[in-house]
Amino acid sequence: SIDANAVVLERYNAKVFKNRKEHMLKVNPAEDQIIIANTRAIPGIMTNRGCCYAGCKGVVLGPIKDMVTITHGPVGCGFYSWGTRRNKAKAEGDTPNYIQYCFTTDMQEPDIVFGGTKKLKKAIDEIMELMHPKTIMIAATCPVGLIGDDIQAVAAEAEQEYGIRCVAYSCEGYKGVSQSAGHHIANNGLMKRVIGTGDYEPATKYSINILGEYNIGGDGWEQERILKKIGYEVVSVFTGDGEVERIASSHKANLNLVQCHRSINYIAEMMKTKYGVDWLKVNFIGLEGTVQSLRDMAAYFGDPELAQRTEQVIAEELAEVQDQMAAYKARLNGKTAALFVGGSRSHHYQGLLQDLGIKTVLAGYEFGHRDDYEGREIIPNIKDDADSKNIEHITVEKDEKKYHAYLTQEQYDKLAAEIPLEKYHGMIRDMDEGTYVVDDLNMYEAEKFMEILKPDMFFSGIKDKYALQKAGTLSRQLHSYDYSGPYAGFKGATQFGYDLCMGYFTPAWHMVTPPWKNRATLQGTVGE
Ligand code: CFM
Ligand code: HCA
Repeated sequence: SIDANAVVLERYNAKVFKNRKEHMLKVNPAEDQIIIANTRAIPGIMTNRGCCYAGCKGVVLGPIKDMVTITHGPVGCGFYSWGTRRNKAKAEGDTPNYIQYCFTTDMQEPDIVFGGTKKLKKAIDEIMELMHPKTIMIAATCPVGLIGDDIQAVAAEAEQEYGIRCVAYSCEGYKGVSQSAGHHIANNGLMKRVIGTGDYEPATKYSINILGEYNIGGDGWEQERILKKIGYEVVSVFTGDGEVERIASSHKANLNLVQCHRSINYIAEMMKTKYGVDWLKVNFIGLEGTVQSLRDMAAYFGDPELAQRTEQVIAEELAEVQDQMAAYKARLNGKTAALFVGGSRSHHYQGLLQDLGIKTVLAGYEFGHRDDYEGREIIPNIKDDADSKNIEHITVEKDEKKYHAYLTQEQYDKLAAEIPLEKYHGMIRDMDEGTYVVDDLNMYEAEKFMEILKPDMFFSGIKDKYALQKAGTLSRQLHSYDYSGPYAGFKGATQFGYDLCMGYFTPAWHMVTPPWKNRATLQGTVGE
């Protein structure tokens, strides 16, 4: 059989070839395969990656509704991150909801030349006067780091003056090599300044936090619906429809669920060390993933009644969706898919596709790390490079007063052999022999792989979706869900199946002939 990677690499010059080759592999379960990830993209290559500020402000802090986050920088960064990621949040009770606002200092040339801290201070004064939030976060953009604005000092001053919580994040866009650096910086800030400061008391011992769930398309709501039906109490969500006041009390929960490993594993690890809260890797995308995650949770809490209730809810929910899923599967069975999303989703969605009979032939992450591909066991083998050393690594210690372990060591050891406690086995292990894994896929490679592998559908984002569709392949955005959703849990799975059938079987595919199919694209006269 052909090696699609080799064909794609053919077009590169020697230097680019050498670099990109290490980011690709053809899955072979008989080998211990290594993939290079989380390194700089090649200048000039059309990568899909975003920046550190996007990862901190847009992804991790963005969905928290009861605080104000100021983008300190020129207006573009604040404007671009104003609602482009689907941070859905409900207005409920007395909890303030600032999600729909865009706060930015709108730095101008004089601020770049003479410093922007005065303007930042003024922005805080205005926000306090108009909205009086209990928490303000400040997210730095590139010029702030370049000119050296002391945003930490401004935050400290605001705390003094207004008696609020004010946390500044030095998440300048150029830090690190992608959004991933911003996740880490946001995790550090939440750990240092928010988690552990609240006094909300969970009402039951089945108290959990959902980490790495951002409620895109309402995914978090579907998960909460199922969990509440079983009898769990969701103390906090990091950070979809999230509340900073709840995140502050998250250390009181008995278990952390980790949905998106990439963006939040730092907090999961630190909460275990500092507060004794265990974490469990879950995947609520796909029926099989959802069922397994619920069973793992029940095993963790070890209560026969809870386990029974879990099975009852699983049976009820499956009964409700099975006919619909079977109908979609009958239509989609045997189709193939390529997936290229930022991190976790390229892995998680393979299970849901499998539920519908669709086989994944190519998958990759924009900015996942080697552990997201190969599994956490390889973390000790990852060498820190200059870019990752540039991001603050914090260490935490056991908090003697707040530390609480739900399991005895003996129980933990026994369970750890059965369920993914503090474990993530990565994406590659779930992929079939002969399928392809490509890190930081670029536009040229996407088009080339499409030509060679001819997947029936290509899941990706806004930057490449239309190029892929114009080439005749259905492309669904797995970031924004093309404004549909939820796709998580039981009900989400049927929504996903419905959307795929709609997309794949739309008559539009037969009605259009792309122009390059019947005439050369380089025809015509210039300057007519
Ligand atoms: Fe995690 Fe995410 Fe993702 Fe991500 Fe993102 Fe996102 Fe994503 Mo877009 S946190 S890694 S930084 S699951 S915003 S909700 S869709 S790239 S695959
Ligand atoms: C981001 C956000 C993003 C972008 C989506 C896309 C999202 O990385 O800054 O490129 O289609 O999910 O909104 O990942």
